[in-house]
Amino acid sequence: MSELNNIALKILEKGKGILAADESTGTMTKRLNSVNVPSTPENRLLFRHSLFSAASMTDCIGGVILYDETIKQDISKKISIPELILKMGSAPGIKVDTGAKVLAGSPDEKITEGLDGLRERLKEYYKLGAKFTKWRGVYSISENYPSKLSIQSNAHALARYSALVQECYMVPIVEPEVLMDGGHSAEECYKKTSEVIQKCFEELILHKIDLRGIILKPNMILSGINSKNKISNEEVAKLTIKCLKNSVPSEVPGIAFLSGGQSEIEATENLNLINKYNDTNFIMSYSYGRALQQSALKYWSKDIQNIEGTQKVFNHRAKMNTLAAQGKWSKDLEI
Ligand code: 5MM
Repeated sequence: MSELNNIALKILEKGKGILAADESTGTMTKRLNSVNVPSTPENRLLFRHSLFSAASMTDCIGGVILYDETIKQDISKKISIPELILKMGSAPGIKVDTGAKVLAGSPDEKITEGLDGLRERLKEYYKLGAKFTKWRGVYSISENYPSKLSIQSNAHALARYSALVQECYMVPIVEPEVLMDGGHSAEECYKKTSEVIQKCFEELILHKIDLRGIILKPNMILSGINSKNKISNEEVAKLTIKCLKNSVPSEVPGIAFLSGGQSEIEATENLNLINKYNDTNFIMSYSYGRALQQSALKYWSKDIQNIEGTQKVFNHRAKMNTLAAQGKWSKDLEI
């Protein structure tokens, strides 16, 4: 078994999932402003430090995706953030894309940038302790979108990124996110997501990626946020599995979903049903940002020194999702 495969399997072992704490400073500022906390480097660190030292880091969180600012922060003279995460029994990871920019040739769409100088940045992150990385391509659905140009160019970038990451002994998380925004149907989401994922694997294979050493981070198959025809959670789970079964090569060890704007409970419930119906060999777990942090952030903002209380809220969410990643969650476990 390859070393990269071992890392991927360890991150997702026993129902463990990934905490996506890689909000760029702009996004984190929006999150903190929404709960009336000033966005300073100290406050960003205080909140994240409280999550990264919570008990669920040992039992539920197999990996944490960090942002450049955080991976370089220390919690004391002797311990850096990646060291703390390792000490808790989890793996530090890093977002390495530099964001989604306007796609020349199709200005209503986005292309993710960050390939220039990536090989050198990866070496630095590896030295800081990163075991895995993340790159997110974004696609929106409307009548003519995502275009072939956006599907092709984002897949190409994800593949070039993955090749550089594996060359540097880390596991790339490949995140093609088909956004929930819009009034499209779940069938439309199914069709476009399948097209996007299939193109990603076509490019990953062309770029000679070891598929046993990646983690796929896709969206679930959902109807658009403004759609009048919502489908049931059972249908979400079944369509999501069908899409992945038809589009993801069997060598891929694990799939860790993004929450994409679902509520915390919805993201947990859908993951639970996916695991109940999962008839594939893929591990199906979570790599949630908002759906793991929302309640904890709200609680913390009332008294930012109340670390214990904040950790309790976070531990609960992490535990619920780890149960869901094993198909063992039920609504009555929620408090
Ligand atoms: C944590 O948010 C990440 C995006 O941050 P920026 O937009 O600030 O760069 C994002 O990539 C995240 O990792 C995934 O979208 C999953 O997060 P959600 O909240 O959708 O689970």
